[in-house]
Amino acid sequence: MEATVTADMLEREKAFNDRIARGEVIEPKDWMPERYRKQLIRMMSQHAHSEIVGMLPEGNWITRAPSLSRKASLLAKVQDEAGHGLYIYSATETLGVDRLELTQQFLDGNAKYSSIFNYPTLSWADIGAIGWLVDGAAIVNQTALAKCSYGPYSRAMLRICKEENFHHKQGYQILSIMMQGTAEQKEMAQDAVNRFWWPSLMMFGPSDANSPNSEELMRWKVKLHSNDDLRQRFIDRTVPQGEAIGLTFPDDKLKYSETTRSYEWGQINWDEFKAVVSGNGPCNKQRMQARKTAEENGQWVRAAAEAYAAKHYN
Ligand code: FAQ
Repeated sequence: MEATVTADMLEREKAFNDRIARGEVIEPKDWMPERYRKQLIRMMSQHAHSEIVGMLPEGNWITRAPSLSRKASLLAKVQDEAGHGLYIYSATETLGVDRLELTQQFLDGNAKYSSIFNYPTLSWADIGAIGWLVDGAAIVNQTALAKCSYGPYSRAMLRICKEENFHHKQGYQILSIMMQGTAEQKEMAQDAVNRFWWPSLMMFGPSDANSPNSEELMRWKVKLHSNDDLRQRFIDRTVPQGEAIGLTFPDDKLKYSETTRSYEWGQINWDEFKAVVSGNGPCNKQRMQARKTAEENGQWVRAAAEAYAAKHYN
């Protein structure tokens, strides 16, 4: 009996791998290996948590944006990030996991979120740097994910990338206007880039040699490119954009190579990356506390919604 089950499972797994090899898209009701499901839940829920925590650094500037139109566009951007979190939680739920359970894992400190959102936003220029660099990095990563093997995730990425493109342009425009301003404004823009450049490169994850999940995720075409390849792609498209508006990058090894038609660059501080990912970055505690407080403050709303639903829909 056991042998039959194993043979059957091997057969299914082979059929699944063949589908992946043919470039077919896997849908929620299709058979999938448990490990594929688990990996997707891990990665997609971390992505959703990142979008939600990602509202905090920018939310910090809504009341201090320099004009009404800047305030309105920042507010819309932050709302977009909330929407992205919700799409991705919904897409994750198609894998048979409940959103409340995922939120609880996050609040208990058992699920990660992107390291980038543990850095503070100290000036208005940081809002420009986040749009240009952080959304720019997210677009490079997510454009690849829009072609991933899991249907609900790839479709969520398509829509999200369209919105991230607006954010990217908005951020770049903020910095380019500051770079045409006073010496003080230029200095502010440069300082923001100096602080956000390396953390943006860390968003792509550890180097390929130290990325335990990559092999499996690439085999299943969840990831179509390695962490290092996407990081390089981001550098190659971002450096000329920065130079075009007079910005420099805090990396004295950064240099264009005519041979590779690509930029050579320095070393990421992996000790810093590890510290931030393990909860010891500049704002980790503050971010977790903000999410816990929001959860507690929203408790009565959820209870009221449940009571209303029980009264009217049961
Ligand atoms: N921060 O084996 P790998 C955004 C963890 S959304 C924290 O290489 P994998 C929009 C990783 O989880 C930004 N942890 O992992 C926005 C794993 O830990 P685990 C979020 C990180 O999955 C813009 C361990 O290290 N985007 O920006 C990080 O193959 C502006 C080993 O790493 C996504 O989540 C990190 N940077 O590759 C919002 C995209 N890197 O779980 C507001 C989807 C790695 O084994 C404002 N995710 N780790 O304990 C991915 O593409 C992948 O999951 C990677 C990591 C590339 C992030």
